[in-house]
Amino acid sequence: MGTPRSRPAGGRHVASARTSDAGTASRRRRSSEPIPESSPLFTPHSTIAEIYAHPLGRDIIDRILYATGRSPLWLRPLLSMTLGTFGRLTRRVTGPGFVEALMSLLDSVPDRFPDDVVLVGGAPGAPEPAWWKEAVFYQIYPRSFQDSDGDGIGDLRGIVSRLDYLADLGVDCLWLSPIFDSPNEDMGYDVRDYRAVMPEMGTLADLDELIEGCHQRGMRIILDLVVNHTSVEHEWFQRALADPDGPYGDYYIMRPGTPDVPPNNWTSFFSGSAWRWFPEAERWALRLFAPGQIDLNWDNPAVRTEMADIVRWWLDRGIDGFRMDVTNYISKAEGLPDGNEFIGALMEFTGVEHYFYGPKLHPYLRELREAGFTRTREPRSTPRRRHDDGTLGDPLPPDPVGVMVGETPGIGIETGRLLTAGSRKEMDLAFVFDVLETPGKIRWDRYRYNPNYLKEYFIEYSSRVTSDDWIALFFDNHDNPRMLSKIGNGAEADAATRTAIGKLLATIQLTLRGSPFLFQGQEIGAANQAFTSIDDLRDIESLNRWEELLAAGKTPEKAWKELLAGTRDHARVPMRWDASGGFTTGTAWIEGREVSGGFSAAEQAIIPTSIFHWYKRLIALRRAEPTLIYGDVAFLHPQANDYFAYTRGGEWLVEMNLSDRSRRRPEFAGELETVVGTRDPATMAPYEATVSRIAG
Ligand code: ISL
Repeated sequence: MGTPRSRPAGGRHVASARTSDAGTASRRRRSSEPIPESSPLFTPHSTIAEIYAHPLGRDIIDRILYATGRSPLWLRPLLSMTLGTFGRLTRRVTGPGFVEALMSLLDSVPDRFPDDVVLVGGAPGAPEPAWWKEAVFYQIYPRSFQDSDGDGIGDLRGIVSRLDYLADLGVDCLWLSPIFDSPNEDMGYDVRDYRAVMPEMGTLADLDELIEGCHQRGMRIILDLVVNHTSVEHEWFQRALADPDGPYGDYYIMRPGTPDVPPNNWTSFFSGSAWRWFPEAERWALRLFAPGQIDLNWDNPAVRTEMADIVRWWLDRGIDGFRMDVTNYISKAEGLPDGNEFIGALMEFTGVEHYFYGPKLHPYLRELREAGFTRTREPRSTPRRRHDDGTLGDPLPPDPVGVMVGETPGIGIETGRLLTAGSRKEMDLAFVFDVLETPGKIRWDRYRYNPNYLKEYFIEYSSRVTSDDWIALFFDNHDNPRMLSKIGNGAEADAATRTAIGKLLATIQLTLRGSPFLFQGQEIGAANQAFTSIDDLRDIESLNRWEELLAAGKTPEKAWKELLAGTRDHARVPMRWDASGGFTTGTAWIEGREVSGGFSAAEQAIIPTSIFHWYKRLIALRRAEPTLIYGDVAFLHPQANDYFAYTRGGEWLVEMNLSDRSRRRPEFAGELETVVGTRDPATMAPYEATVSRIAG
């Protein structure tokens, strides 16, 4: 049950969105009416519309709609209903406590947009320039990028050897998935030492050379910081086990008890209970991910100081910032209460509502920005300035603050804005994951991703951000199958279709407003793998899920179908440098099972119409034309099925055919000069994309 709480001084105004009917309805009811001081936040008398007007409330409702595949229209008749009535009517489905859980969650989040940035609806205005808004990021999965010593594992020297390839592609900032010392239960996301490189990937000296190599070429480099948990083998945890009542015991979320009853009902993302019993310490330890990944206790100031020190140490060494792993999970609800079973079933994991947007998340991030990311010392090196003509100048002055990119599963648009709005001085960018599947689908479903959802998604997203916000644009990463294959759903076996979809995705990522994050291989049209059995897979999530599905009585055929649809290993196979591989001279730690001709880096480089050249061209164009970075976005024909078009700053027209068939091209009133792609005035080819300059 919600507790009464004071409003922030001055009350607040209700945010609303331009494109959503539900949002419009809530705006009509309450728009500019300030909410009186010290009125209770949420009670059973609150309406659904009031919940929807709260940033987190809106994200939660949108997430429920997304998870169940419902349109916001479905919400309309419910807006005036009170929570009490809603709770009574849905109790048979939701079970007890759902509405109460919702109220107490919202009560714990007093954050609002300050009145001056509350206007939601694509407010025009010039965004504050920043290098990371202009940059094209490129994610490297080091284990699978380039092996230099024949042990089958990608390494830092391998990356160094490919820096010219990356500079030639034109990317501005590399992001390396974990390279810190780790037992690799979860491929480096289980850190044993935050200040050492894992031996199979090289040494600190190699890393220094890589940093220098990036900076010399005018590129920046960020690393992956796993902030939510450490490996069970980290010295802190070893000390915690040896003396659970000592200072390190409080570094982690540990609870006394008996081996048969875990402290609560939370479940792990990698199967089973989220708690692990350590008999030697007679303690339970929270581990939201693998058994060897133990959650840190961010409520302990010593932990926060350690993290800030680590960040500073790397920034001094020349690192330009961090992508922070599951950053939004760092603050857990006080008392670690049981998760609501209905929410657990809906979200696939029980307990998430108690940490995906925890009570102290914002202050902890602000503190980390201040104490860790804000530079107080000169770094060893900085990137050289890149001139428009491609030549390189002197080293740039150090960035005052290293870039903070949050990996934020479960975060929606509004909470994402709260975490990254420029004026709030928390993170710079956050990944909102709802782009990855179409509504009602999860990663383990086999289905064709209808790209019309991309259009719907970006129109909605763009309508909700202001000039104070900036978004991360991504389709692929190391945790997901390839978007190209989700859309192709098998049709990408045809090389022309594969090329067209690859170019379509590149065009969206490189011409919409936001920072593009490319994942290795996108630029050469990497697709999903034809894995044949569980023996082909390496990822702990897949291996655990396989066991879990079989134990639950699924046939091996059905279990395999799921794994093949969703395994993270699709994206983790070696980069295809040439027709015969080129990743290693030894045996790769995981074999790629997708070897169709024409889609290795060497082959792509010699085909002028390849996906690679398309990326190169668009990256260069984006750099040369700041309007493609900062210009306003106006969507054309938003209702037209299969046609996705927008202008940037009134100077550029981007048009795409989202279907696998040719279609008529809607008329455009104006002279065009097409600079990327070929534009027939009447017809669009399947999945065709073009970028044209609007003359005059
Ligand atoms: O794959 C998922 C679990 O079903 C995702 O939800 C993923 O775990 C989530 O996005 C968090 O990912 C990050 O942290 C994990 C790590 O395994 C992922 O590789 C990493 O990107 C734990 O550190």
